[in-house]
Amino acid sequence: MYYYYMYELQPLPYSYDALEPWIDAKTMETHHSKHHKTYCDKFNEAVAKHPELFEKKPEELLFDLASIPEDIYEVVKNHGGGFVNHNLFWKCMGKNKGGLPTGSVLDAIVRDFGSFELFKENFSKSALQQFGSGWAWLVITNNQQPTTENKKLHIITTSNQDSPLSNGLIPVLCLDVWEHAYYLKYQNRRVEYIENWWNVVNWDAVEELYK
Ligand code: MN3
Repeated sequence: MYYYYMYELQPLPYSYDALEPWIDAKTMETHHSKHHKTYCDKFNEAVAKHPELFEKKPEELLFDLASIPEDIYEVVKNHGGGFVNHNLFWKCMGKNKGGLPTGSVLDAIVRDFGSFELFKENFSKSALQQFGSGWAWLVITNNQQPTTENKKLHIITTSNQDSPLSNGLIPVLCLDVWEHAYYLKYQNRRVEYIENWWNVVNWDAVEELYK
């Protein structure tokens, strides 16, 4: 077995209570140490059946899903997706964040959505309207030789743990709207969860990803 190469669940880049009061510590702990860990474990179990795949980054596997062997395809799509999506989700949030983006990502948002307020409204609406479990995303649509000038931004949603990477899109910001992301604190009030989530968005991280 090539377990040496297994994908690792990283600790959060902040403490479980760092996003209080907007996202509570209990939700963060369960989300990371149970849900995210399960995605990671099942993803590793599947890839271990074709250990040569461990030479690739998880993102590369999702980017080229068509090349994944049939016997592990579904698990890689679902649990590999869950593993990678949550890695990005944690990165896009932080303590004492929120506010307005700056730099090139702000310029691109204004260029592609008209204003930051319009972008925020559209993104929130997409997240709210995603039926059932899934994600809202801010993605770069043209990954073929992107330059600062042509890196066009787009808002999309995906179901379950589907990754935008599998459609050739590069995510720079994401919001988990599975009930496990908010149910303890917000129950059925997804709209309130989404509104409060803007207070923890780490725009510096988004800027880095956009670049
Ligand atoms: Mn989740």
